Amino acid sequence: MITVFVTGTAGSGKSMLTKALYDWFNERGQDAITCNLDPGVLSLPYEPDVDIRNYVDYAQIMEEYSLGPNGALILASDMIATRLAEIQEEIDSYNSDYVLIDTPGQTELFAFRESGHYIASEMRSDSKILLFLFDPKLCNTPSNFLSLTLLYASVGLRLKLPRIAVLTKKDMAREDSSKIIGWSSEASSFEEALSRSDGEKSLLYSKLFSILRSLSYGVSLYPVSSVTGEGMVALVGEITRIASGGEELLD
Ligand SMILES: Nc1nc2c(ncn2[C@@H]2O[C@H](COP(=O)(O)OP(=O)(O)O)[C@@H](O)[C@H]2O)c(=O)[nH]1
Ligand SMILES: [Mg+2]
Repeated sequence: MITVFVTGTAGSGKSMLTKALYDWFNERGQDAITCNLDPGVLSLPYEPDVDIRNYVDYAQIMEEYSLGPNGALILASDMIATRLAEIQEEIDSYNSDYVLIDTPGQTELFAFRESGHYIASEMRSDSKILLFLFDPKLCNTPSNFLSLTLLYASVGLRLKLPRIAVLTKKDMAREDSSKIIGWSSEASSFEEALSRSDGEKSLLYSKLFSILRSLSYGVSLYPVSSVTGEGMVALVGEITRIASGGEELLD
């Protein structure tokens, strides 16, 4: 069993990619299931096989604890950890090759709280892989790309799983996608764009970027479209390569 945690900023395409991966595997005769870990989500582009909303009632938490939407989301996300044994049992009952885990809209609820770390480290699986999604709209300038890469590095440091950086929505951001892929794969292209746009900050940014690269963050970015299926072959290839032991955990 290979478990894939799909993380990224709100709106980066986690739920859509979860669905796209699910369809991709099932269309090719491989078993995959989806698991929604977002207690507050109202609608999803797929029908989750395992759904945290059956375990944790977000609306009831708001009422019972007199909390606003954010406080209730935090408490609900923490409560997920207390139900892990049951969730695990439900996941295991499918005996599936791939378990695709869609994480809460606000990435910090999963990545930066102890409960998320607990779930990522304690969930049983032969292999666990972290996907972090880069939304092209949030990283189409050199400094924004750097700040999202820093977030990716923080999430990687918190969750301590082998990881893949994914650039989403290729179909709707073709020019931005190729520019961003250029920055991620060639340091000189990033430095050049930086020197054109960020004036006196460029030395700091360039140093930060080179540190991140040396720690293997932001080097290979997999561009995909969950709508057209572009890039899925390469992404799934990387997932299976890592799962078969092709990648050591680098931190
Ligand atoms: N065109 C296009 N839109 C996408 C793609 N992935 C996500 N979206 C859209 O981006 C928005 C946010 O996607 P969603 O999967 O809900 O993001 P999440 O908050 O990270 O789960 C939705 O309107 C999606 O339809 C993609 O590959 N192509
Ligand atoms: Mg979502």
